[in-house]
Amino acid sequence: MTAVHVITSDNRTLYAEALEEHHRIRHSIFVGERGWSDLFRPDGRDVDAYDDNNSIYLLAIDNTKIVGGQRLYPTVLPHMLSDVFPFLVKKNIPSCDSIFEISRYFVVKDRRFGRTDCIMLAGLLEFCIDEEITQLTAVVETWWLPRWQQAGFKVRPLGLPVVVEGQPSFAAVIDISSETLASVRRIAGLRGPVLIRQGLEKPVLERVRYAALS
Ligand code: A1S
Repeated sequence: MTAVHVITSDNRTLYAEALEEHHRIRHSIFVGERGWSDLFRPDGRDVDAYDDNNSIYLLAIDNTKIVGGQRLYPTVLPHMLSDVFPFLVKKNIPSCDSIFEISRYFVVKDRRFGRTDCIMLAGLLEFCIDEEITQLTAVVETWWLPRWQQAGFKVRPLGLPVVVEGQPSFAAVIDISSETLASVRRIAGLRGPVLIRQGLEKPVLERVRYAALS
């Protein structure tokens, strides 16, 4: 059974091997498959400026196999949208302690038939609702819009699409709601929670928020 594990700097030691593997999978997917050559590193690990103690990883793990991943980062700190893609935002970049940026979303190739993706989305929504994260921002290619809409997400573009790395891309803000969680659970046939917080007190974000603001 696939579950979505929450990994922060507080329980990272429990997941040292899984995190290492996830960096390698990210490299093979984003550099190898997607061709994002700026991310190439000779050590075969995708690690960028936002892989630090403030990042939160939600890894989908089936037994011990990593089948998907996603990363959240506080928007009260400099983040990808503010540092690299501010030109995608027409007015203000949404930024407060209840808004996080999502990036590096992937499902491994042999699990790309819908269910793992839905489990990842359900885990993401469960985490955000538990932690009182109200919105997510993201920089995505335009094909994400119909995907999100089909899953029941409320999404608002922050500006017009621009071609980035050869693909029309835009910045978006996504509302988090229990209605969307119910929709994703319905689509995936999930009856209950998929999130696992091993070695973490609930909520986990107090420390991240404190670190971000200090
Ligand atoms: C940033 C994103 C986050 C911050 C949110 O019939 P198909 O195959 O055409 O159906 C596809 C397409 O409609 C669409 N799709 C997927 N990849 C696409 C691409 N590169 N260009 C255009 N359309 C694309 O989704 C349908 C289903 O895709 P899938 O791969 O068969 O299955 P699944 O399980 O829904 O997985 C989707 C994802 C995107 C997770 C998976 O393809 C993946 O991990 N891709 C590599 C990583 C990636 O590109 N991540 C997004 C950028 S991060």
